[in-house]
Amino acid sequence: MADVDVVVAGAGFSGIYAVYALREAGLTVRAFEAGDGIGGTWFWNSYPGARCDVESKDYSYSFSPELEQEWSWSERYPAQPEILRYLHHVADRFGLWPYIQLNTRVTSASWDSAAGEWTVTTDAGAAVTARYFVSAVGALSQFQVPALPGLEEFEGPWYHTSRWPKEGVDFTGKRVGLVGTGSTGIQIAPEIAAVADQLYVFQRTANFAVPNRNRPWEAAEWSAFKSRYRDYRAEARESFLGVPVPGTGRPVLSEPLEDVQRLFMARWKAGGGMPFLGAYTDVLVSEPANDVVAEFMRDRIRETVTDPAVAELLCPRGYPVGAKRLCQSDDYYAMFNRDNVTLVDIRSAPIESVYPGGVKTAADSYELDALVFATGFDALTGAQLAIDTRGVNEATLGDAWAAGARTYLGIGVPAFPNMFLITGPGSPAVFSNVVLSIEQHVEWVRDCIVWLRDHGHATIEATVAAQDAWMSHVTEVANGTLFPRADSWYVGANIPGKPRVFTSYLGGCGPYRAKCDAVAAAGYEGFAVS
Ligand code: NA7
Repeated sequence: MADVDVVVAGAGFSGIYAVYALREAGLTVRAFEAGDGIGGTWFWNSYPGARCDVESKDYSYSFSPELEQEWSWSERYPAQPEILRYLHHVADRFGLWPYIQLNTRVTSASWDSAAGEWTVTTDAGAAVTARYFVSAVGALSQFQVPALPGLEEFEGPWYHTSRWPKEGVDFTGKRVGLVGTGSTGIQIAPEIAAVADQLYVFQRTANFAVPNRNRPWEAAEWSAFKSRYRDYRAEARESFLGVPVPGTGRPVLSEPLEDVQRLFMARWKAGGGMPFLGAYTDVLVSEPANDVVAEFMRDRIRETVTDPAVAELLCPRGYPVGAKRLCQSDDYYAMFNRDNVTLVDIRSAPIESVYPGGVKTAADSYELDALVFATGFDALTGAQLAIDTRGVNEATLGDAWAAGARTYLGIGVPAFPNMFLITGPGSPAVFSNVVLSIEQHVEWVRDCIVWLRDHGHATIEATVAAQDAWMSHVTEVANGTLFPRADSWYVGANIPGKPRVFTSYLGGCGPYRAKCDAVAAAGYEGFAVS
């Protein structure tokens, strides 16, 4: 007899909701969380300027109408501390703390076919057996620091944004180097520039960023919104991105250029990435259409940044806009007009080494007091593979995914019975309002476990045929878009040696939800049940 029905790895948005939903279904649950607090991404990424790029009204749980009504977000785009407060409120309100063990990293999970249960081991030394293993470890949690020669000899402190010291860092009067200009680098750079003596931004690839136009919600606006929250959520669930985005429904290339530019300007002024990319139907599938958007954005950079050479260096080229995650910032480009900010092009002159007093590139040396790495994550698979996961006959997940992640629906993997991934590769999660995607997966998994219990089944396992068909579909849809054409974390290109495969589902959240529901309604079609 297993110790518990379900072990959950992780207590971010996914793990917290999994604990709640599975317990509500009458199951015994134990969650292990590596951090010394709950929150996952929003626990670890406490760097200055950390903010969600999905609006707060969307980036919140929808499962409880009461929770929805009692919580009020202060800003259009929620900052990290407020999201963490929200998650604490959820854990308090629903009494989830007793089921979450902090400071405990899951190190291995092993399936015992004879007993029909998982043995989950942690770095706290505990081994717990469970009928089901739910992996809620997150798509962007395994951070990466570049292997720069000499880094260990650097005399100043260095930080990765995803392991920011909880007591904060004071850069006042310091010469700071920032490596990485993705969503994170673009958020933290203006915060450092505001206090540092000098900020050197080491840019390998320029990124597109649209304004947030972040602002406080007004009380009247928020209460009007709350009065139709349920309807709004219903619409969000059926939408492509998990956020209803008003689009024209027409291709860019069918419109006169002046009309297109007028619409883009209106959306630029309104702020937000999704409305921008979702304005026309062909932006993410047609290069000529994408070029129109890219040039519009480059023009905005040129009119913001006063030094033309710096502006040109900040203008992204060589990949389609949106194919690397579109960044959002109200002050990144304008920051380069400050006297204490220098943009360093490490595409043409890469960083060669770190020395005790700074960083040496192929062209120059930079004296630094501190270094900040906003260099991203081993996304989608990194955190999962950090757990030594073994299925039938000791098959390892590492071997199963050696040529790239493969799953059925982003939820199940053949040879790993009774294991469920929350927002795993093969799902649309990283192309969506991830909180809604998390809820959909958790509810699907809960319903599946309840169905197995009610039907007296012991195990469920994705079939190879269903996985192959699903991944073919995922690839076919992706190949019809521009997404595979950039060196991004979406394809694993940011991690040296990682197989280059696009494994996210781009068919849209609404259609994906319908597919998952149909699979369940057909008695879990594509899964072998025993
Ligand atoms: P990202 O988007 O992966 O960005 C990482 C940045 O770091 C990007 O500019 C990279 O340049 C740069 N990078 C990575 N490795 C190196 C090395 N070795 N040398 C120089 N520069 C490097 O991570 P973020 O944390 O910004 O955002 C992750 C997601 O979190 C984001 O998409 C949102 O969904 C939230 P590159 O482009 O690879 O040339």
